[in-house]
Amino acid sequence: MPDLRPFRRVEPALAGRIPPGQTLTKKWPVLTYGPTPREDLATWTFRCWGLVERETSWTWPELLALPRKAVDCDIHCVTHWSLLDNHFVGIPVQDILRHVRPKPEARYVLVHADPDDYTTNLALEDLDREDVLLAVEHNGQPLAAEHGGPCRLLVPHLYLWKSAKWVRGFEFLAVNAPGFWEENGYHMHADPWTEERYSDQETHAMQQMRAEAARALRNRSS
Ligand SMILES: Nc1nc2c(c(=O)[nH]1)N[C@H]1C(S)=C(S)[C@@H](COP(=O)(O)O)O[C@H]1N2
Ligand SMILES: [Mo]
Repeated sequence: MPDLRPFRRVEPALAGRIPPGQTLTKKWPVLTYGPTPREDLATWTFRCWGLVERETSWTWPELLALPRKAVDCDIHCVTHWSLLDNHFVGIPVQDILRHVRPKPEARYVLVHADPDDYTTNLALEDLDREDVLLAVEHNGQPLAAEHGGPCRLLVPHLYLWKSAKWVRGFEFLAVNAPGFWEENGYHMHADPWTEERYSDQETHAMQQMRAEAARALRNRSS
């Protein structure tokens, strides 16, 4: 079917970059549940634990000593804004994964972040991608505190709530346990191109799995 609307909101050249239901923003909005934490970099660590061969904890200087790379990407928020042409620099998450070596049964990761242990869940295959970073710079500047500085996860192919600000660790799990927004009505996967916004859009199987995983997680030893 041809699009019969009299005009388009965006130039055709950009249309393929804007997922359905999104509109462009020029300024990067700040969306945080709770206050912006003040990180103490003297005690800060990034920790990987759970189903990995090599549990590891990096201090801030240790993390900064790791090789970095740049990722140019668009970001999409479930609140309907998209910000194009971002330039992020950070530590490739694939390097972290190579170091900690997830066990074969590790298929999901619960991402932990400040403040108050904000969590979000991802399939390991959504983390294990070249464009996923522990981001420390945006557009040539250190990442601003309100956007997750000093360090946030960046998962550009999913809605931005999966990109935990003030990230502090990855917990490797065999089950897909819902994180904070996923417990509060948001989708387990969050692909902006198919508008996976809300949990009531999940398949029945996924909803059953999330309930079982949430129970399993509450009973885990940590
Ligand atoms: N630690 C933490 N990370 C977070 C959040 C949060 O409240 N705490 N909010 C999420 C949500 S809902 C969104 S939309 C994005 C917003 O990122 P921004 O404020 O940099 O635009 O961060 C995500 N990461
Ligand atoms: Mo959000």
